[in-house]
Amino acid sequence: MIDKKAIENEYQNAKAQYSALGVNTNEVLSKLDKINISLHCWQADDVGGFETPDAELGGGGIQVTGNCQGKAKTIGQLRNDIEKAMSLLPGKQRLNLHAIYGDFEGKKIDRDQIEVKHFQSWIDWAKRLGIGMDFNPTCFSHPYADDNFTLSSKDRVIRNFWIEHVKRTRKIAAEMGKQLGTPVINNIWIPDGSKDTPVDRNTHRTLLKESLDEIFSEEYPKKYLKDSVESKLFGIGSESMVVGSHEFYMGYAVKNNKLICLDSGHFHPTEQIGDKISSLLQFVEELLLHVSRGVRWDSDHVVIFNDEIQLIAQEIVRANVLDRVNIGLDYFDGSLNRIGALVIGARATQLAFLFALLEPTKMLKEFEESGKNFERLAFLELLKTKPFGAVYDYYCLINNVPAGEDYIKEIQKYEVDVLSKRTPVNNLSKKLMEAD
Ligand code: RNT
Ligand code: ZN
Repeated sequence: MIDKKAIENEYQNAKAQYSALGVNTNEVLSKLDKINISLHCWQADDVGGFETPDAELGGGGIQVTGNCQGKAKTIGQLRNDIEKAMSLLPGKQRLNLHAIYGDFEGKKIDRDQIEVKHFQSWIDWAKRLGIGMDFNPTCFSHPYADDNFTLSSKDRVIRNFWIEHVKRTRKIAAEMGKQLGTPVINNIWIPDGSKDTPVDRNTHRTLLKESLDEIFSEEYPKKYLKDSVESKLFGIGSESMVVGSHEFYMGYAVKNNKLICLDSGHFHPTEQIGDKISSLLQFVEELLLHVSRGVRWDSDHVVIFNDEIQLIAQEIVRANVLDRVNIGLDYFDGSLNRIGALVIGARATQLAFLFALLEPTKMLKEFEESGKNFERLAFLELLKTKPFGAVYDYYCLINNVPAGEDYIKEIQKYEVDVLSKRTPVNNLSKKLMEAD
């Protein structure tokens, strides 16, 4: 156990160091406390959901690898896992739910049939925890998504099916927001695209625009529901063309006043979404971020405290737009303790915001405006070795959550006590079961 007194002493030392730069750490912590990260439920079960007992992510250009024990297979397990993760995070979070995670009670409810009642137990759960929620239509892992076109499909039956699904998610999300007293962001991401060079990109994009227009034709109060659209550069099986490209959704969102969702794994590897924030906010009211970590061709690794997340947080803090940028996580890795992965990513994101809030931005701006480029760079470098970790530990301490490495032990204990006792279902044992 890390000693409480030691954390307090380290904090006093850090406080003095930041104060010498004109930064008040107490004020910083109260700002940090207002940042509610939306935790993505799908890291806990590899984007499986509860439509069938052993539902698995299928297609859509996204993939989970890894067979770590203890994947959540029931709503009860998933809720326990998320609550465990939240108990290891200082501050308040939100829960980001996909439509396939409804409380279907073992019944086969197709996507064009979902209703508020299938999500009422989630709303009640969120009420009990005093947290907000976010929502997403699930336009993948379904036979109607098998040919990789949903809202932009040339097949009217398929298109209408997905239009109905997304309309229903908006209705459900609006009701969630109403009951919870905080707006729910309903984020639309579709897998539509093609593996090889298509001849007709245009019709798919026209169809997608038409589908979205129809979906959004129903208005809901902004205090309940906020609509957001998420672009992508490419996915597995949509390498040559993605219908919902960045340009497509940027145009759509600006014209129709929707939120733009920027997923940090959905751009060219050297492109940083941090740079896009102050551009897009000139033209839309709010953004949603899917904080992720791209590695080569894959966009969904566990978020770590790297340059990319630092730039995202710095840009938001420096532009003073914390109230216009909604922060959610989006990755899925089944190769390590899934709840541990959720906590690592959430903590890394909080740390990045803390780091950004601890910056003496005013002073750096003055250097910049007076051409003191050496001083600007020198201080930016110095800040990297200031004791921001001690401030984070103290933030954990005052929130009664484990500080420093203590959370690792908690995850290890949870693995032994809970996760290891769940029946393992992996691809191999499933195949063997099917063969029986
Ligand atoms: C996929 C998108 C999308 C999904 C989730 C599960 O590339 O990032 O946000 O990850 O909806
Ligand atoms: Zn995403």
